[in-house]
Amino acid sequence: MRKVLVTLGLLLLIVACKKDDDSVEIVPPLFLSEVAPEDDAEIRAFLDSHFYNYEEFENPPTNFDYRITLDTIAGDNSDKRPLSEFVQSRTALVNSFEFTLDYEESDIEHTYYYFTAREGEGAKPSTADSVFVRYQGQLLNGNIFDQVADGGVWFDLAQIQAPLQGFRGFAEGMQHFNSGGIPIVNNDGTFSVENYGVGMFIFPSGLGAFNSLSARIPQYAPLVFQVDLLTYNPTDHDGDGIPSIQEDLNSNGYLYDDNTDADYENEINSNLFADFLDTDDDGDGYRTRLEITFDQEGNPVFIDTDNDGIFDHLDADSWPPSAEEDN
Ligand SMILES: [Ca+2]
Ligand SMILES: [Ca+2]
Ligand SMILES: [Ca+2]
Ligand SMILES: [Ca+2]
Repeated sequence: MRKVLVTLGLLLLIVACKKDDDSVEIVPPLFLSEVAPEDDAEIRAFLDSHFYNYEEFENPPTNFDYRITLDTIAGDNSDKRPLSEFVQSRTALVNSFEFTLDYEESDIEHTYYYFTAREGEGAKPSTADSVFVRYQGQLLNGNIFDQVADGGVWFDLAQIQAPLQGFRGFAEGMQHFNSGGIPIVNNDGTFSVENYGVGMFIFPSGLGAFNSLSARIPQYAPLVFQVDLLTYNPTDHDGDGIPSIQEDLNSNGYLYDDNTDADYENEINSNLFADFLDTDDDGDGYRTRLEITFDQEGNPVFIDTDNDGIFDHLDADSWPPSAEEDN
């Protein structure tokens, strides 16, 4: 998928259709609010007409590989229970700034679906963590566009949900699965994980690549991912001592809409740094790390020196004496 991500970033984001006379017609991007319900209808039809090998997961045959296989409900399989009986759904709000679009739309509801085929024995990652996974990505028509079937690969879920990166739904989906047991390092340096989580999620194109052009993913394509979640690491991207997920101030799992000092950054014509990428969240010149303390386990403890209900590291006119000394 890394390769796909890069490709998406580099390709032209304008759709050009070749007409008979060889002139090129520019097709404007569709509206998020228009595509979301269409995608949802397609996804629901898929969930009603397909099943997975739930019987194998319920009564694992000898040497079962715990891989999900999908098939259509037809013929010999007419009596199978559809995916729609297994999935749960969640809604995420999507904004046009997440894509290269020439119009503005905000908080457009997008529904995604997920189910757990095997419960992992470990904890669940957040949408800000780094996960070690095997996965397969496919379109609703069954075409596989990317996979890592053996070993595993690390993904930074915060990076994957970045605007223009095209796979926010991957981070949304992963947070619902449990990881496996404590990794055991083998003699050859690889490691193995027992009892990892296995699941699947399906999301609309607004949580995927939307109108971006890529060789393997058509525009406006809902995506299906099956994943083995082996293990994960909590991540502090800016090294300010606050785990990135704790810098998701509005607790929506999306990290790019929390920017405490956006006004200040705009004023000084700086790039915009969301809090989880900003070492001075409130832009007051005192680094966040100096405006917080830590408990014995190393967890951040927030301070409110002027008692106005806003913690010092998010309060541009307040900082503890210790920060002043260090600045
Ligand atoms: Ca957020
Ligand atoms: Ca900032
Ligand atoms: Ca920060
Ligand atoms: Ca500060």
